[in-house]
Amino acid sequence: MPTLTELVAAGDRRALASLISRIEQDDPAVWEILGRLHPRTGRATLIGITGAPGTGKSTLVAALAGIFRAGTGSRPPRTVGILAVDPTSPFSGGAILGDRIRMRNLAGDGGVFIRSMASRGRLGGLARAAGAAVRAMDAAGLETILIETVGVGQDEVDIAQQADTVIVVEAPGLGDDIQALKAGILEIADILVVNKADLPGADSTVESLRAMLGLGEEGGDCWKALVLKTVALSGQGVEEVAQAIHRHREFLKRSGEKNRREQRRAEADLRERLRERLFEGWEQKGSRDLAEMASRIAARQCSPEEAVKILLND
Ligand SMILES: Nc1nc2c(ncn2[C@@H]2O[C@H](COP(=O)(O)OP(=O)(O)OP(=O)(O)O)[C@@H](O)[C@H]2O)c(=O)[nH]1
Ligand SMILES: [Mg+2]
Repeated sequence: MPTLTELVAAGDRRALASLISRIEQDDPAVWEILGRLHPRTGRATLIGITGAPGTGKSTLVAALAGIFRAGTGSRPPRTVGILAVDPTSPFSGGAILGDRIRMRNLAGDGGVFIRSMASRGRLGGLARAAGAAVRAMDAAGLETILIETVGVGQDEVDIAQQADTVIVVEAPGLGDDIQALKAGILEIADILVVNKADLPGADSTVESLRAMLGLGEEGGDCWKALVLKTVALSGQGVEEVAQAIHRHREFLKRSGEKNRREQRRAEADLRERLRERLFEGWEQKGSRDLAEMASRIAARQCSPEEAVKILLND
């Protein structure tokens, strides 16, 4: 009988769903499986979609997925994975149901895999769980992966930064702009979408975003965040977003930024894993050494830098 690893690698959707469930349940065995799948990852285009609640992210994701599935003259049809991450929801209930309705046009298409993920009240770890789910989807051969995060906060920034292309969705109205600014989310945007352009105020939102970002043109090794207008409900402007994603992907490859981003991601991930492992070690040894060293640092008897050296050489 084939193993779960083999089934996922072969693109088996039920195996993929079960692996993601085990990631959500914090099953430690998944890391072994993901480790074995690692050589198969790195092939998918990862697109992060984030922004304030209710701006139309899921509607946009569904519209984009339809466009990617169909392909165009210059872009071949692609299989699509959708991961909706909701750090604010204690259960994977309501939001998912809503998304399912929004994405029902995609249901029944074997080339689309949709999955939701909620924090279930666990402390932290959601960004990593989302990253692991994306790795699993990548290994399963899904070619374009859309990662939707709801809300505005550090979790969203962390999750979005795991993507190659980050889209921040805004809706007309100043409130959303300020929220996004607060979370530092505009800074990570490669493409800004002002959705609900059928509502009043869309143009002034576009203007204020462009003013905030400053004018500039893309080219060579430099990418200037684009501001685009959509009506995701009707599909208006969504093809332009798909084209912008395509151009950004070309830019990433051309400029070497793709490798740099991947390197950065791998490094941040490695750091976190190492940090965790070291602390596991400390916990087993007891925190006595740590507390003692901390009091010495506070008393200026040694520096934090020296303390780390001493503790690690111990
Ligand atoms: N007028 C208008 N409404 C839209 C548009 N796009 C989406 N909506 C509506 O806005 C509401 C929220 O849409 P969603 O796609 O669920 O938004 P979301 O950002 O995914 O929401 P959360 O995941 O809950 O943060 C729904 O009622 C949509 O039908 C649009 O272009 N124009
Ligand atoms: Mg949504």
